[in-house]
Amino acid sequence: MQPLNRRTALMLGGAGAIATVTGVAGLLWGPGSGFQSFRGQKLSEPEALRSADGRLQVKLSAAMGQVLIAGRDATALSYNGTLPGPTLFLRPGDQLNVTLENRLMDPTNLHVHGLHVSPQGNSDNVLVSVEPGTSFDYEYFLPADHPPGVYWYHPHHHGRVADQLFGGLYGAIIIQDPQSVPVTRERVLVISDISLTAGGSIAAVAATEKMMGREGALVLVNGQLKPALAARPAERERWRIVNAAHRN
Ligand SMILES: [Cu+2]
Repeated sequence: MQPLNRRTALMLGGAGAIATVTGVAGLLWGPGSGFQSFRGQKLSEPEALRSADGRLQVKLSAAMGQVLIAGRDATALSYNGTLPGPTLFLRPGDQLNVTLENRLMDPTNLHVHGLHVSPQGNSDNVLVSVEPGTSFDYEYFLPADHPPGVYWYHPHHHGRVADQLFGGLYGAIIIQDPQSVPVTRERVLVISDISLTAGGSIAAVAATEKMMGREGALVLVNGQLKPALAARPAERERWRIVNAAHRN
């Protein structure tokens, strides 16, 4: 095994410079609040859950709690305690079963963004409301000719989408190619933004931001700030990029 050539290490930037923000909640986590030391850490990827024999059964537990963001313990929303939630790897023709457990204080639900599946019943039905303390069993049937590609999941409960999405509830869905592209490795990169108070909780949102669209002070890749990744010369990578930085 050759050693990694550090000069080929790539720095992954966010969607631009991270602004220092003086928000409604006072001091926010930003470049000046002790974050420098957490930049450039080795890229981590969300847990991978893969279908087998045409089926994937997962449990997603939505909760407010301690979660690692930008290398520090923060208090935010997450699926299964990580930000982003696990990546679901599927193939065309698969059956996906998701038990969504709601451990939040508010109703929620689940939307599988972009998947070509039924919008009714216990499939991708955004009218489903999963009340706090209850769970719901979703069932999705992917057609045999489902387009391969990058999709994602997040809550779609009317009136609560922005708060729950911005708070940390999202994850990637990859529909794999029947004939895959030859690469050295694939990576899943989920880009998102979030604003946290100095104490590490989700910052309050001003009414204007709610109307005009909010933009987080921290731009994250897989929950990290400018993570570093390295590749050897002549290696070929395929990056699966989800933009979960909704402006809503
Ligand atoms: Cu969506």
